[in-house]
Amino acid sequence: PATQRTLVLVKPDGVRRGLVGEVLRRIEAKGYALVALDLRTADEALLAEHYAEHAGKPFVRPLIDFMRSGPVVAAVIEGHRVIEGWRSLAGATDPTSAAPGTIRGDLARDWGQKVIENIVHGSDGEDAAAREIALWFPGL
Ligand code: YYY
Ligand code: MG
Repeated sequence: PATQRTLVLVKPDGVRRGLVGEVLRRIEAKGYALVALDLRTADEALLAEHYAEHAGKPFVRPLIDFMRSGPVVAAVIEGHRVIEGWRSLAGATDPTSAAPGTIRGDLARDWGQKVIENIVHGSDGEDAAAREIALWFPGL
């Protein structure tokens, strides 16, 4: 298969907690290549597009508010099967059940809030990866 690219976000909780280096360390240790990297605070329009698949779900408002609450680190990484591989490194959405050894399993927990804070984002398939990379890094 062709080399893939996927979008990585270190969410505001990860940046606030000083976990940017830890996340990038795991990506580099795994062997994926960084092709773009940027610290920014996302706005409402970008996040509404980014989470368009979740429009109308009860958690989308708190999710967007959380994602706007501070800077995120956005990155594009590359490698064979990197979409699946990065989701595997990230772990399951719910940090309580995410496997130990994963970013979410090792470094996140449930705080009983309206939105799950789970440190990282990864595109969930080829179509999403292409859409999200174009959204966060137009022209890449
Ligand atoms: O792709 P992934 O991030 O693992 O989960 P999604 O189902 O795409 O949801 C996006 C984001 O929304 C998730 O990382 C946490 C949050 N969320 C939530 O707060 N409550 C839910 N019931 C589902 C998702
Ligand atoms: Mg998702």
